[in-house]
Amino acid sequence: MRTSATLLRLRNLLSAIAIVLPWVIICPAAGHNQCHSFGLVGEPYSYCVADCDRNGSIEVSELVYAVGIATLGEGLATCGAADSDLDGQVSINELVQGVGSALRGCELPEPHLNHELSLRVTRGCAECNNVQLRIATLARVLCRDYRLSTAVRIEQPSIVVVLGCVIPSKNGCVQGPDPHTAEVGLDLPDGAYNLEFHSRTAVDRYLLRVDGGEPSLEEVEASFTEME
Ligand SMILES: [Ca+2]
Ligand SMILES: [Ca+2]
Repeated sequence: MRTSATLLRLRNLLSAIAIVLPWVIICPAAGHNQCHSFGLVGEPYSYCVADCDRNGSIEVSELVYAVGIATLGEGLATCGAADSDLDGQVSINELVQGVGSALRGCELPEPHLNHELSLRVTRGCAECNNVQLRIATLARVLCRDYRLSTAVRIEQPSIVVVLGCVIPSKNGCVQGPDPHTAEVGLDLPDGAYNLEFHSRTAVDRYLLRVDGGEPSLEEVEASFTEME
């Protein structure tokens, strides 16, 4: 029984690869995820791209969903992990990254960021994620619209947020001063979660409570983060 289930999963995965493979041929490989020395400005994490429920593995249905977003241009609100470069679209390169993650598995990356951050959790939209987590640098920058790259893994009751590089906006100069920000949508059943933020030098811990109303954070151990 287990063998047949594995074969079925392999067959489905191959079908998804067949959808994406023509794009793989013409698409360059994803860049390395190294931050430059100054300001940690670099490339976004390509961690577990298309892992819609952020559980650290990619199901065929998640790949198919990502292909649907790329094709139809909608549905990103329920699968933010499909947009690794945070430009609001799912590109062919990101689909290739998703297939690569499905084949190779997902290892959490090393944290790069080492900034002081503020945290805010709010209720998400009714049709998609019920928890919206906003991470922002305390420092503000003139004439910038930068984003923070994150890698998120949910292994109930723990949620790990690894902090990556600062990603320059493709929109050019916008009004400032602005903090660098990351918006993470989470679809969580009611309960209490151990929420960890991993920076280059420390790990901060919070208790996140979700009960159908407004989610809440309680500090457990924090050195570089604070609640808004
Ligand atoms: Ca998944
Ligand atoms: Ca994208």
